[in-house]
Amino acid sequence: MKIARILSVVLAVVVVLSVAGCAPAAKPAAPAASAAAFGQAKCGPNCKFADMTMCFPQLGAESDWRTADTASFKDEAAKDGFKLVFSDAQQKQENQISAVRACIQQGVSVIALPPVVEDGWETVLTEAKNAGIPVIIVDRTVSAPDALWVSHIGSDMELEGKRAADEMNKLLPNGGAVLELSGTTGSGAAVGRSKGFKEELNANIKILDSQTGNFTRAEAIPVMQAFLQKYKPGVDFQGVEIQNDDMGMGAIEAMKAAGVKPGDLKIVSFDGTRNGFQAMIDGWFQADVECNPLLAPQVADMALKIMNGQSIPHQVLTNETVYHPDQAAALISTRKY
Ligand code: GYE
Repeated sequence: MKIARILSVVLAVVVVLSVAGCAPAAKPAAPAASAAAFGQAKCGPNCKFADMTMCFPQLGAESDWRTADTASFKDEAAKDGFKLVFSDAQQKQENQISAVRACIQQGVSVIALPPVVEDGWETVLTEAKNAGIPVIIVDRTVSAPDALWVSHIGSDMELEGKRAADEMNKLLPNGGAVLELSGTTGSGAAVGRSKGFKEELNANIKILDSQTGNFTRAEAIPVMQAFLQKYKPGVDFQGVEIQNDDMGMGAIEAMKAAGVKPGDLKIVSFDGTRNGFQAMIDGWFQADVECNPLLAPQVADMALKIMNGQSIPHQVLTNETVYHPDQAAALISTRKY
């Protein structure tokens, strides 16, 4: 009896100590998460793709990047044999929130959410958590507490912004002024890229102005037109940072109409789409910072692990690079988007 009591005290101390020792570390060494905190899948621990219904409330169809991302999810579902509940929110957060709620109602296995903007997700993420449905944040980030989502798979947008600034620093070694054509206001992609770009830009390069083109070709045209009316290219500014290739296409259209020639301005864009590569071949872009939209294989694998109660990392960042005009002709035919 006595020995048993001593043993149980020792055991309790060991448990307390080991729990304390395993306390989740502060960011960035985020804790591994599992479905345990979100309720267990009914098929676990041997769930198959055939048991999975993945909700993918896509944020829109604003760019070639987005089209490739959507195709990645549809193709992966067909290949693996899981059910995909797809919707297109047309860049409106309220539509995405309604889509998430419909998926909760439906009792999907997992939600892969590409949030159009960072803020305003607490309520619906709490609803998903209370319903025991794990949420993987895909592509852009959310500002909601880490405990409301299992993992984030996507790009390091701030690093991309820094890479763009490194390019601009090399392109304007004697300094100057640049304009920024930014993405959707409040989106993780635009916020991160702008932050990284600003931080890394040499002190002798000024950001003259920054306006959003909402990541679309159509909305970038009037923004670039207004820039060109307000500031004289080559005199008031020497470069433009454009936060995706689609807006770059719109900007080129506006520049052509205003008589700007390829190479007159130093342009750094983002995504690395086929159109971006063509713009490098044509002399319009001097660099294209890669952003990979083909995220579905990783998301599907992670979703299955979550369903099976396996632990997964709290964040998975995509490996990316920067492309230059001298590589563009050789690589353009290999581009998948
Ligand atoms: O750069 C842009 C798209 O969130 C990383 O969204 C994504 C961005 C991408 O519309 O083309």
